[in-house]
Amino acid sequence: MSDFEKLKEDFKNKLAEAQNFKDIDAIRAEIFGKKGFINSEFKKLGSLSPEDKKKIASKINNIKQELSIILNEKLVKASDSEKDQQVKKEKKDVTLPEREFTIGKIHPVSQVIDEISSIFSEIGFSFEEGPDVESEYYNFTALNTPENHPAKDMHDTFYIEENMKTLLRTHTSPVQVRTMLKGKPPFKIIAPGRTYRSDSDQTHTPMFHQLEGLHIDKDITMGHLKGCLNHFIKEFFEVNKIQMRFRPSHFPFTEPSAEVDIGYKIENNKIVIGEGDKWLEILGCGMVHPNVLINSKVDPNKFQGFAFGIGIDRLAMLKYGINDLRSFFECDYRWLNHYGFDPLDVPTNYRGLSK
Ligand code: 2NL
Repeated sequence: MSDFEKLKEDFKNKLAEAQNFKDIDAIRAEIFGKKGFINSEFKKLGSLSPEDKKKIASKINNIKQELSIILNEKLVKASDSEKDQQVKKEKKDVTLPEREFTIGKIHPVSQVIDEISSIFSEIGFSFEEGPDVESEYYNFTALNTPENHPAKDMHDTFYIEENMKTLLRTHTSPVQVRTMLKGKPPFKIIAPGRTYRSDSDQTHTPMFHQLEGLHIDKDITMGHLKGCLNHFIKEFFEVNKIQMRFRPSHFPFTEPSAEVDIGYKIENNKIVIGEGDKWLEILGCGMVHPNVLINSKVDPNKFQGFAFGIGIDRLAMLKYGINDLRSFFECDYRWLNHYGFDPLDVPTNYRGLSK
């Protein structure tokens, strides 16, 4: 067996003499490398008796620890002194051109969420967020969705677990339920965010953005819903007048339910929102179903209100003339440079939503 003490002293001396990173690293390999001192000593243990094996192994481990502490100290010192030398050697060249200054762009979806938030905050709505990964209860059951509803199908919803109890939210309605359960009415909130459905073609992406609104108080009617949506659409499209129609529809979470169309026309190959002989479906809405209120611990005999849901991506496409939905999520900087917004130009109702 080797004379460990002597070998250890040899390495210590070598390390003390080493001047730079390269030398220290060579010694490191000699001690700790694959074929280095420590490994080869461990290999020799195989031929020893169990008692000797234990004794020598412990010795080797002690030496390993001692040498590794010295080695680390030495490496830190060498690194510091090499950096010091480099700083002393290098001079600042004040004639160099400055580094190019680039500032990012705001994605149209973020811009539109900011614009919508600004409009609704002006009329007393607050902003709520919730998790993208939801339980089946908050996403469907609490929202009065029957067990056999097609939206619950595996082909439409991304389930996280085999037992279909955890999923990627298919709308932001669960945020509204969570908010109602957390507080006491009245509620006046919007919930924008990412939503997911198993759908992919030219007009559908598996991840998209939705905005939901909810207003619950003692005497809220469909009249308030119409007024609120009319105000929102005018502000959002920055027009003074808008043609709007409510078509009867069905959602499990509202009764009655409606879909809203707005008038538009095409002029010089461009869409003009607000008037015209064509109708464009833009959102779904209704009066919150009493079962949803009960599930959200709100007394339907005292409170009622409206809710609506809008696709944010489609709003962004309509307002900013973007015709391919999929380009939203391709992360192409050239696209973002073209369609993106100035981060310093925050949308407000006073200064103008879009510039
Ligand atoms: C759509 C339009 C809608 C709601 C969402 C909602 C939320 C609660 C209660 C009742 Cl907490 N309703 N949200 C209402 C109507 C329509 O979304 O096209 N959805 C598929």
